[in-house]
Amino acid sequence: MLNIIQNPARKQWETLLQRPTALYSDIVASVESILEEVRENGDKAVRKFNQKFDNYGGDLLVSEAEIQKAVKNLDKKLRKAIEQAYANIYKFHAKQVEKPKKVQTMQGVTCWRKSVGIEKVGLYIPGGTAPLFSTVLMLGVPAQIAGCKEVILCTPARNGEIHPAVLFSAWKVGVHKIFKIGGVQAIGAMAFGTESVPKVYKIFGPGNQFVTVAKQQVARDGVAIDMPAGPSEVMVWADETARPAFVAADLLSQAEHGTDSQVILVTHSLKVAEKVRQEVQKQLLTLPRNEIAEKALAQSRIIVLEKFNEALDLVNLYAPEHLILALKNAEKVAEKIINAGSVFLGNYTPESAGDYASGTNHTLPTNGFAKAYSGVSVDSFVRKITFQKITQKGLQNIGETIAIMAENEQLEAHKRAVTIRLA
Ligand code: HSO
Ligand code: ZN
Repeated sequence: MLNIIQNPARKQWETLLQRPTALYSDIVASVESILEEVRENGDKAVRKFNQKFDNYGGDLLVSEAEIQKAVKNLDKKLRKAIEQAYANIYKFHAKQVEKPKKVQTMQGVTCWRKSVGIEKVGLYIPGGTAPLFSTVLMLGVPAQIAGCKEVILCTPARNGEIHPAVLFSAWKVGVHKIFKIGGVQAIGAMAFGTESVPKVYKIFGPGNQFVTVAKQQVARDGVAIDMPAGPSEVMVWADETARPAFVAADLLSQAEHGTDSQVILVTHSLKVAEKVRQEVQKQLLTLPRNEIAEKALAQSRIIVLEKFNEALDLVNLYAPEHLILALKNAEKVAEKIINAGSVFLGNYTPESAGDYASGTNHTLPTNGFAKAYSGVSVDSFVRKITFQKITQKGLQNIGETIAIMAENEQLEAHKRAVTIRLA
């Protein structure tokens, strides 16, 4: 159960905030051997591993008829919900598109930068205990907005079945091809290409430890990946204006993701800490996934820090994937947050809103990577190409600067490329 730690000294913080570490080293060899087989034998190897892990040895490409059937038969309420989420996510992400701005740095010297969608991208959607069709939206919408020419999606099909909401969402975001391929073989197929699966330039999406290691391996071969992945986490910072039942619900919503999830409550008040802990206990009893949540709670904690600035430092040190500010002056405090994936302000902003439907992306940096990485956005699906045009007059203006710099780097040919034009 959730431990309460009171006023820990700064030198204890790092240890207190340690994430549950997965041991990847023992699975590297088996991941590598699957990847090698897929690289060598393409579809044949993919089918073999599909059969082995998902009990499915059939066609890899999902047919148009199968997609249309899912679109037609999807529960009406769920369809409406997905459409609402899609609209909000689209609206938020569409504003991330940057138009090229021409900048004249000197007279006759014009530079600009243009975003160009990555031509071929691959999305991986895990099967497992929860069918993450929301992730199809979170990856597919920015890909669609970025104008990626070929967007493919791989997802495991246990016994040949894919959840209809995954198919519907993929159709909605305009995925070009959907494949019934799971796990390491999916990552390999998208990284190397097979007879049926096109090779892509960048792979996105969450997955278990095997998928995570597979993505790291193919990244070494030059395929880009979205970000280093780790178990999901939430930190809630609460004061006495927070509602203990709400805070507990938020902590549990993250804890139910996986046994390796981590949830942390920070508060200045021992009373708040105790109330939240009680609520967590109570709500846990009626949760269908309470076994998973309970394991996650075992590596989670409540930290009481009386001084505001200490709490702030601790939050920024942890760099949570999700941060909920259940604080009276949440907006003011939010301005002081420098390390976090996504921040949720006030008592009526559950993390679930961002997980599904408010508009922000839920693919976020975990494991402290929020110190240096951003979550997925339209930017993740584009490259930014720079352009410049210099007129003859412009080169006269800037030529001397270039020539002197080149001379001092002892790169004579660089200097001549300018002087030959000015002569
Ligand atoms: N909290 C997860 C995203 C998710 N939640 C998907 C529900 N479905 C990681 O940010
Ligand atoms: Zn979630």
